Amino acid sequence: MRHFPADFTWGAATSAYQIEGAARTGGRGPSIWDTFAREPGRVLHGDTGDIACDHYHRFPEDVGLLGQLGVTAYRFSISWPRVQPDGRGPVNTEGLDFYSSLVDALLEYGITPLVTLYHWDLPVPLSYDGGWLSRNTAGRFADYATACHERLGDRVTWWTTLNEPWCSSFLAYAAGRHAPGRTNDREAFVAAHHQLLAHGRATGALRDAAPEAAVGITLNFADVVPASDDEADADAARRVDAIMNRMFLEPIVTGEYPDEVLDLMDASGASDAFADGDLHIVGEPIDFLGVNYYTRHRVLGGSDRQPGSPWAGCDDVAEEAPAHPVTGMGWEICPDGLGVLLARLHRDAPGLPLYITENGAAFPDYANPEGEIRDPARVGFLDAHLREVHAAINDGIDVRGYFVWSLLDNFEWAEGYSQRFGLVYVDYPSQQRRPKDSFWWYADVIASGGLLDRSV
Ligand code: IFM
Repeated sequence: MRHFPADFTWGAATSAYQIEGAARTGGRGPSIWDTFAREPGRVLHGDTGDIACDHYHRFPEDVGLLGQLGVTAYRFSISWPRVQPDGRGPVNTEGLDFYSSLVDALLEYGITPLVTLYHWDLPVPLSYDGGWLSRNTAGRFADYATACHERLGDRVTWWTTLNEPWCSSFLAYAAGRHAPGRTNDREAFVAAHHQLLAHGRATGALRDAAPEAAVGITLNFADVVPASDDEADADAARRVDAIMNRMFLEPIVTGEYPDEVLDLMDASGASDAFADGDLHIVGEPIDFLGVNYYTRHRVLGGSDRQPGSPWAGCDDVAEEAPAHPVTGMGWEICPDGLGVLLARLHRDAPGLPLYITENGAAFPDYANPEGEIRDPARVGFLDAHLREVHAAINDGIDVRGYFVWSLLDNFEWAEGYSQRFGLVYVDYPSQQRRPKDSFWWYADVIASGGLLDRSV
């Protein structure tokens, strides 16, 4: 048996737009994902988050599932437009009531809430002022964080500011694949800088309001490797690694952007977005780092950038087709990349406790005639990644917890409902929830505190 430390945090994660639905209920305002999803061709099949998993109405059942699973923590996000429909000014009490009830329900099961303040659903009124292209959005975000703390801070002491700012800047502003669907490299760097600023301002605001709270950020990292030994590929991998992995971590940990990032920002004309003192704010100390890991990228230099590529400033870089096996998203399954990443973070972010805030896989699950959802590929995926976490802990790396993405099948952004990441299968028309085999497997792992030597 491979035992994890007794105080290891076992969790599952979701986000507001992906599960809540109730898009026009309880005073919630529109988010940029509501409008983006309505633009023709943006989301597969024209799916939207209007109903999603109807978690807004069914949260007691979903918290019951978390209780059955036996997790010790649950990571969810707060919808900014549910709390502040205009993105500024008065709060919508009914919106905060919802999160307050959710927190109470979790605590009744002894489940610790880990709250993400921003998982990509910016209030539409802020987009009229430029959205993340406006510095003002960073200040608005700190006000919103303060409002969330004022209502929930008596019970929530664990916060992450942003989820995966790389996605909400590079996928959203360079690749055009996420809201607001822009394809402008300069804007991607500006949006990223303003999101980092928002993180720093919100961290400072939460610190002032709750010195005892644990505040961090969730970043997505990928294992970026050159497709060959060729020097052009190695150079391409260095630049992609800089914007995927280093651009967000280093200013937070060291208060500086890496030179490779500064060069790419300069070349794209984004440097004028900086003001003196910005990096000091971004570098506000955090208490832990949330790590999301899914796959690796093999990159080729000396190639034409592919349409929809998020790699701003890297016009001579393409991605090699993934090696097999892949998940339903077409992402290469590469568990050892997680081990490599954890060792790297241990080196580059010394002293910062690490939590895997997302790891998981989509596969084409279905209910068989007996009503069971057999998902051995997901069990294999989770098992292999957890083994990497276990090995990292044994090597002295301070990994304190692991959250599966996701508790429920849900709205997978531009892929709509076509990709199922859940431990729980959601039959969308009936909203019936059915635990998959992986749910029971994970429940066993949690109950036994570790992995069987040959659990797959
Ligand atoms: O569904 C997303 C989530 O919103 C952010 N991290 C990656 C997941 C899978 O793509």
